[in-house]
Amino acid sequence: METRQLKIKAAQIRMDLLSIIHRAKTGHTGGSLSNTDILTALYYEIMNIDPARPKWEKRDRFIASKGHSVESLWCILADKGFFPKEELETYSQFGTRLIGHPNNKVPGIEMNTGALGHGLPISVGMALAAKRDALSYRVFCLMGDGEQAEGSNWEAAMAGAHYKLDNLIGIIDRNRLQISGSTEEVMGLEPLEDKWTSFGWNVVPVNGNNMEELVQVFRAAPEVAGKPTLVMANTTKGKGVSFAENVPAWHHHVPSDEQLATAHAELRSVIEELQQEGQVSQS
Ligand SMILES: Cc1ncc(C[n+]2csc(CCOP(=O)(O)OP(=O)(O)O)c2C)c(N)n1
Ligand SMILES: [Mg+2]
Repeated sequence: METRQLKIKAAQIRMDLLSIIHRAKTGHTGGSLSNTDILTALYYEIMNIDPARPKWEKRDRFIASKGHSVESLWCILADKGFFPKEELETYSQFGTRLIGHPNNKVPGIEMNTGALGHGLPISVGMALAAKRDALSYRVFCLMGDGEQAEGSNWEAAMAGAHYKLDNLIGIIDRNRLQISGSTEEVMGLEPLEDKWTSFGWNVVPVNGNNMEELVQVFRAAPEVAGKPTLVMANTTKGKGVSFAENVPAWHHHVPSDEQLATAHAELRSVIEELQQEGQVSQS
């Protein structure tokens, strides 16, 4: 998909995720908006996957370690055809499989996540299994920056480097906010890139809301043979919705009717602009 189309897709996913959160009156709005571009790049351009064969042995694996931000993932899996789009209407309703965190009863979900700090350890195991089975799949693990406070990540970081897992790509959604405020106030992380480098990873900083940069970096990984990659994706929490950007309360704030309409209007104008750009470049 060309980059302009990926950007349109990301704006549509943002509209959809706001709709399902609004309908269910629950969700993790800020973190889902923050990681939408990362997931769009992975699912529409980078990962080798087949929605008709979710257990295909050679598929690339995606682990949503920051499992609370599941709404963007549900909308993408539905759009890709892992399950019917109408099922999104059941999100967070009693009896649904589309619960508020990734649930491996849903095709396309590799593991249950939500208790922070478990995605990377499991991803290390999956990447090691690929090496031992001589399979060429890659494992992408998306973590939060607040999630870096979990010690298990650092054990997994050591193991990933020890086993030379260059098929493992860790991504940190570095939006500088966690549930109750700034990461640096709650549990200081800096110098975060140096920490990952010292653990033996090849660290690549990117603007995590820039589609061109994301696609280029994911395509190139691993740049260094024998080293796992850590993509430090510098993002904005609440990205794409002017009044939600960088506001800690939007971690799990639910849009009102009026806020939903405003947010949809903002995103619709982004889509229209990108569509016009396409028409100009074709003429
Ligand atoms: C082990 C564990 N402790 C606490 C929580 C509650 N919790 C849910 S989201 C969150 C903040 C996560 O912040 P961050 O990783 O920065 O995510 P993002 O900013 O991308 O939403 C916390 C503490 C949890 N899910 N798991
Ligand atoms: Mg964060």
